[in-house]
Amino acid sequence: MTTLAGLVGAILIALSVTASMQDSTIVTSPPEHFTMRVLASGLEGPWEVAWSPDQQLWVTERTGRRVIRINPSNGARSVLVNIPEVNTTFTQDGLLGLAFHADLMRGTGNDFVYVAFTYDDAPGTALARRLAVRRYRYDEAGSKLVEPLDILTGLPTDTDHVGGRLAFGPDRKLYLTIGDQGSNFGANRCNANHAQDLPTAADVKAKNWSRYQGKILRLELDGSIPADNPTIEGVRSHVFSWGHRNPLGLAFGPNGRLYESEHGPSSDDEVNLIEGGRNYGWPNVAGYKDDKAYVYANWSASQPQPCDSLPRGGGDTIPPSVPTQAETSWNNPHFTPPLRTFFTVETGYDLRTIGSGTIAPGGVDVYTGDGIPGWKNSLLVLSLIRGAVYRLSLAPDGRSVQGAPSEYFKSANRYRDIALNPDGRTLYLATDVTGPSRNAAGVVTQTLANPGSILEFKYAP
Ligand SMILES: [Ca+2]
Ligand SMILES: [Ca+2]
Ligand SMILES: [Ca+2]
Repeated sequence: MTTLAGLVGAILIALSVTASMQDSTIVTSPPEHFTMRVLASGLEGPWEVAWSPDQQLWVTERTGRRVIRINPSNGARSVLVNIPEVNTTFTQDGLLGLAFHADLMRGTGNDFVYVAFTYDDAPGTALARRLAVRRYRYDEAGSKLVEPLDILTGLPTDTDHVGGRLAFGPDRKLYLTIGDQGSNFGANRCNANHAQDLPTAADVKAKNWSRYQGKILRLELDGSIPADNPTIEGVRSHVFSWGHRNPLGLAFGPNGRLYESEHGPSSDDEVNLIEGGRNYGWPNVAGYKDDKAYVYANWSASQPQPCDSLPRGGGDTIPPSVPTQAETSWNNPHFTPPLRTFFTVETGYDLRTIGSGTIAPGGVDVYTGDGIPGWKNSLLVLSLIRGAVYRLSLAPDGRSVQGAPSEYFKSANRYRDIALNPDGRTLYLATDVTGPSRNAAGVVTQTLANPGSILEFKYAP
């Protein structure tokens, strides 16, 4: 039963959440108009949506464990491949990223498609979570993905911050994001965070990929280590960049520039320009190196009280036994700050009552078309928890963003991934089946408007 006091309280919370939820520099009512239609619904966890060379939408279903094709005109769908060995146990693992070979359906014999997925590497009832990258050949006549070939297996994964986004580079290499496994956070807070740890030469020789947590990898198309990958602290491995938390967006833009989005802790979601041999700071730095509202507290190093003896549910309170380090007292010559955060809050900001300073970014893409005035060379950053897409204008050299982000497509949905129609006027957004978003009033809700869907947004001048 709702009491008057409860109602007033709820309204006050709603007002404070609404008032606080926006980074004040975000443009919330941009002038462009779009029409929306539901192209497909009832999908089992659509995770990657991609525009294919034959003018269709290809979608990975995370929990459905299959790749499907959707006709963008009428929504008709067909299954390209089922992948029963995909292991899916919680809200982040399963069939994840998908990337097309640049020559797909171009008659060169390279009709290859790559997927990333989690699997169980232990026999019987034991569970050994691992991440893999697999190649399929596309049989265009039969409209099926055939001849599976695992090109890299045994990659680390766990019960949080899986990552799993794939991109095919203009350099004809594969790029893969791997999260930090949620180490030092939540239920995994007593696990040491390895986002700053790099593989040794012995690790590489033994094909021990356990230090690939919190990294972006660069792979040859057969899964081997490219000869021109960066040598980092004396070792060349698959590691292209490191110090990442939960990177879920990865896309190439003009001039081969690579953009990425990743989740911050309770502030400082990031959009990064990814370059080889760069260190993106996590867990020593969240967002910019500014000592604002974040300090690296290494729970696994707690002493004399071991981490697992510490009381749970302490919120942001850091017990004295847990060592801490200020951002500005950490120095790494390869540190690279983000292009932009969503968003940075001041120390003392009350995350509990005012609301988290995050958008929880999903996929990203780079709009290079001419169909929507003012949009050319924009980064589109999806939000899981705010039901919005944020557009950031790239500077001409693509090395920075300029002006204020604009917010589009507000709805009570969790936008997981995006595909762009080459007509330059139409976007497709994949939505989660479950999880929190925000309703039209800005209040957190679990009731999603279009769960498990592909939504089409068409520019309507
Ligand atoms: Ca996509
Ligand atoms: Ca960072
Ligand atoms: Ca910071």
